[in-house]
Amino acid sequence: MSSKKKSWITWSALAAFAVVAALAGRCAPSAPKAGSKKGAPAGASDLAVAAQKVYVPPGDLDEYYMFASGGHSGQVYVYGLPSMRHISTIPVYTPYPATGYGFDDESKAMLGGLTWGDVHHPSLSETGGDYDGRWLFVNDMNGRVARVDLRDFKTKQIFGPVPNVSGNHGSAFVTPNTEYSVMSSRFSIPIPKGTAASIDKYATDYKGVISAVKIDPKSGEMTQGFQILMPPFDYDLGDAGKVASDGWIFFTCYNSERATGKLEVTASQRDRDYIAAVDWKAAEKAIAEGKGDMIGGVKVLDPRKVPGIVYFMPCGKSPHGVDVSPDGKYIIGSGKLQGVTTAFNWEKVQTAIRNKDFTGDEDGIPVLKYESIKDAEVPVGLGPLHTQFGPNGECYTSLFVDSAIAKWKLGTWEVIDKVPMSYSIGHLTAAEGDTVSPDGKYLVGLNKLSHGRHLSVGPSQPESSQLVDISEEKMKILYDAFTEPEPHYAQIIKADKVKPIEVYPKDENKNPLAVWDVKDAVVTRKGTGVLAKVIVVRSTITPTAIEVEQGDTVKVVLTNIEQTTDELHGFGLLDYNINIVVDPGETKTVTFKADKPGVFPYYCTNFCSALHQEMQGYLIVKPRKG
Ligand code: RUQ
Ligand code: CUA
Repeated sequence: MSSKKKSWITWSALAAFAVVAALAGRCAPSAPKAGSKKGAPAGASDLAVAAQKVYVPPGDLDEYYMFASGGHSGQVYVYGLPSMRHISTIPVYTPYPATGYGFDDESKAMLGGLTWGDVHHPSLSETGGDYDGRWLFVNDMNGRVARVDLRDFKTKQIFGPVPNVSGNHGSAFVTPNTEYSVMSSRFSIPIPKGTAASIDKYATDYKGVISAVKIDPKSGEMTQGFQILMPPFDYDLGDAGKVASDGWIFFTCYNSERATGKLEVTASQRDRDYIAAVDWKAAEKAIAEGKGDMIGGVKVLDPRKVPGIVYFMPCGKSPHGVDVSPDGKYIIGSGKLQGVTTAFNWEKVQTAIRNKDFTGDEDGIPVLKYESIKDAEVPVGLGPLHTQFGPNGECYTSLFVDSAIAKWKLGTWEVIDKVPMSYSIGHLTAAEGDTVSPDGKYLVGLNKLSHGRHLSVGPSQPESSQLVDISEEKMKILYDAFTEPEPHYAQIIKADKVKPIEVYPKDENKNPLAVWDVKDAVVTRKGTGVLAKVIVVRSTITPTAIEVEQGDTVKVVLTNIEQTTDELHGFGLLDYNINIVVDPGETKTVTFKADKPGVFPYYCTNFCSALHQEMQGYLIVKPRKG
């Protein structure tokens, strides 16, 4: 190769690099680099420092749990931080053979015939605005909210589909004492659901709905709360007020144009859309006073008839996230194509409400004056989506267009630092970041793309998460982790707040069909119904043969009588599409029609002992007698 050609290649490569660097962010990359750095231990490179910060030696435990949405996988992924190790997958809206979820009668009933859901926003239960480690709520676009019990990391309830709510994206944000988990319509429709109206009636006949799901403070059980009728905008995200703004909840919405068709054009006409400020305590009171109308089986409040429950705060057009500062005094939101994010001052919002400082209304909902309620427009960079908080007024805003995180300060509004993300960050989450007292320390960027930062796995590339050290003035990327599609939001909780059990205590098992002595593991028949009470314990499935007649309805009740940690057993029934997994002390039921004649082996699917392979039996389906 001639030296002339070589230098041309070098120059073009440099130029390409410059373009990429310019696209990636306006600041110098602060990913770890080999080589010495001020402040690092003598002789240690940035890489070594980063490696040490994330290294959790074998046998040691992580400091935090991170619960990440699994998007349209319908699951929740559990990570340890700072190692970023994927520890566990909690199936919520999708069957998961690994844990037998969606195969037994109980979880199948919970899924209710829907075998996928699009999970977006995990929301840890709170007491006094602090994560209490009891439950995790997660939404699904099908108008549902699920509760995962953090005592056993299992989905215990799926509430919904809730009437009138369509495309439940702005969810499952909980209020500071887990009084409510909220929902909102991303796709306004005519209500009640099931009503049809042509699309040219969109502006008048289609409705948005904000729905509050009531949570029992003792059991976590969800029931229908109230709903509020909203103009046909697209409600996107929410956050509950806290401390100063406790009793309120905020939702962003785009398409205040009430447009249809190509929204990327039609819904970008106006300069501003809104953040809806909802006084949920006032709404609760109005419902108690009988002010709701029954629509689709739910009590719905109409702000035209019940003034004072909702106000619109104007915001840059097409906003995405809205985030309330730890003290509840600031509400952060912005247009997602802007170069600034707006800090709204809660005190000013309240004053404007008191003084009726309105510029108009939308279907009876007063619109506050932007200039009266904003404190600052912070020049964070292009494409601000979401903001998380540190312990001392630090804010971290994700920038989709810039593909970076900006760090800035509440009060001074000064942008302090920027770190590029690889690539195209969506959400971000800080340690204890949604509480009244964030920890600082760690931040995770949840990126939409990962191209090329991992071994190639073909066209379907994993999503990426990047761990960022926020313990110092400058942010530093420590680690890249990858996952299946698709993380939207995640929350990070101190590990010692979560107290999971190791086995289900025998005396808590109240299932009337559970048996604990192998002599009780029997098969009985009533007409064409067969009941098999089965015990699984190392290393036998008792009974070892179950005889039925073709066409029988067979109900198998499996009890794992182990009280030893990690001694799970499975019940895989070949050709019948059944795989049940039972944890120590747990009972699960599966009911099926024995419609295929023949002999079908069943076996333990979880490796449990040296004689695991012997843990097997046969279902014998004989022709019907007579
Ligand atoms: S979204 S990238 Cu579904 Cu929460 Cu913001
Ligand atoms: Cu029980 Cu393998």
